[in-house]
Amino acid sequence: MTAPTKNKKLLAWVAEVEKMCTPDRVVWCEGTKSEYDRLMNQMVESGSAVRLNEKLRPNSFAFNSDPSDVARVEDRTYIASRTKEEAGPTNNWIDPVELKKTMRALYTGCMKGRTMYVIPFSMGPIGSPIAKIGIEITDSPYVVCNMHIMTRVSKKVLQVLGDDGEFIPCLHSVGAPLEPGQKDVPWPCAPIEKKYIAHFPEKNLIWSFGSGYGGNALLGKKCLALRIASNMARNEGWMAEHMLILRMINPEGRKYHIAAAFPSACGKTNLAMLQSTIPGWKVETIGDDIAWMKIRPDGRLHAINPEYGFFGVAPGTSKASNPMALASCSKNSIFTNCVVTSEGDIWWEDIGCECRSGTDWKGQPFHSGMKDKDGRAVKGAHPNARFTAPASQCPVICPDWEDPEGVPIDIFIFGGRRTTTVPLVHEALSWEHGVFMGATAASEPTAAALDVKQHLRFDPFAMKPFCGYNAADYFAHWFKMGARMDDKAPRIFYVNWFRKNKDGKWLWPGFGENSRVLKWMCERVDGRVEARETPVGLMPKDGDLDLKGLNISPDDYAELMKVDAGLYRNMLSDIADYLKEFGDRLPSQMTHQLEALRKRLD
Ligand code: OXD
Ligand code: MN
Repeated sequence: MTAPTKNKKLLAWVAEVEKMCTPDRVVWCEGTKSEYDRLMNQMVESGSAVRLNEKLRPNSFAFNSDPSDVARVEDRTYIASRTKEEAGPTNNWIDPVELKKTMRALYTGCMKGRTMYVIPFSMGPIGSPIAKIGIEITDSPYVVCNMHIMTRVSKKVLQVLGDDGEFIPCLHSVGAPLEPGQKDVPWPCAPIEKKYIAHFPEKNLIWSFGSGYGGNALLGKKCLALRIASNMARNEGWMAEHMLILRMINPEGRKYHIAAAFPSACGKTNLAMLQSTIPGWKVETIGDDIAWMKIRPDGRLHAINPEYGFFGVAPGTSKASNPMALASCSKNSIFTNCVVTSEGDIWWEDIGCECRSGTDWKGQPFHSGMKDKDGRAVKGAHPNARFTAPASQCPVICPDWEDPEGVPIDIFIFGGRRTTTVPLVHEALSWEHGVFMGATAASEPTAAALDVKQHLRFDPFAMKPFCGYNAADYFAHWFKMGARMDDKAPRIFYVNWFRKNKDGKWLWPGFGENSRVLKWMCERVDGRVEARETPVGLMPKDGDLDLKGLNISPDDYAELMKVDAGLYRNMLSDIADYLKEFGDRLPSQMTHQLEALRKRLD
């Protein structure tokens, strides 16, 4: 196939990879429907995909991964900057020369018997001043089809790139070469010790080997749009964040734009597609996972969603929890590690109905209520099972979601999954305090990463697995951005939807009811409501959080909003220990904020 570009850097890179990986053929992707259909047909024929019932789930396909390849692998993810200090204490580091040597050996001949696909894609609307071009080389047709949904894959990208334009090279291989005559497996991948998800920030380069799953393989997402982009953003004075973006509209039609950072699998997709329960207030979705933000000439921070689709956690998604996500994946979608029912539809735990009979994600017969030999409930879908769905199919997608200029952000929200200590909502006393809140955000672990074992982990700005450089320098970048925006900076809030009472019962109903908390934030931005000062920040005065129609007892509400100075004081030493890891690089504002909090708690 002749290359559809004259870009010298791109041609040289593709030739170099072809020589190293020795695929049987090279295919340049164009992002067309016929390309997608052809690859899907091939994968159905080879047995790696199942075509779902056209009437129930049109143009949709189910895949099961290898049981060893079900999530991002943080222990095998590397920031190979020149020095270990550049990567910082929150990242795994290997010297880039050594890592390249190791990986070159793995890449040598790794695409034998396979096709090498070259995927030109844009993160952000093609040609937007905030967008970036990436080129992913992969030997996985599953990755190509997912990239079609998650990014803008098109010939137009090569036109915008032109002969000399810059792009971010993203090399991916499943790491499973085929000998002549060898039959392929449905989900090829390499064993864990050969998996490497490597980033070379000084070269804006991504090398991924051995995994075909999600963020390990769809390199536009976590690798490019967060790890590499966060480093570019620091150098170029903008922000790449692990944030959903939504527009909230009040009954008078005033629009507020909110960007919120929660760790993986803590409800970003649910919040992004929230169905407001307050009459007259409405939410529209702009993005559910990543925000790229630049200060525009009006002095405000404008955000785009660099992605084109949703790669959402499936289990728990139901008509009750997130009807808009369900509608988004009602057709033209890919499902990974879900149950396929006997009718040819998909199913997962807490989807809102029973599965009478089907095949689980490991290919075994399954029905709801099944028990294993020890009497334990069997799960049909993997807890990190995913749907890949076009964002344009979301019924509440914002009409401006593809505005190349982005939307001006009014509010930042941080949070995590905390069953104790942290109240439903509090507001930062200042930008510096807000940065401290984001930098010390902590959460109980979820299923989105394979190898997180701690009970509670600090996950600064929900970026612990995604910041492509030293997190202390990243905090400094946040302080700097605030100073640049001055009084035009977004207001900062912290939420916790997950608090439980002593009997283990959730204190807050969450989901659509979270609109009540967002409404209070919008009213704070407009100066419509005052707040009461507590040691940890500003909280709603009695009666200001709209609870009309909500069945929550005064005792539960009091517990939900409780700030127990003792519990917070206990956390201070954990925070201090965690901040010590950053040594001299920690911005002095962080220590001042810690001391100020300590004083307020005394
Ligand atoms: C994701 C994640 O897939 O954060 O979005 O793990
Ligand atoms: Mn995410």
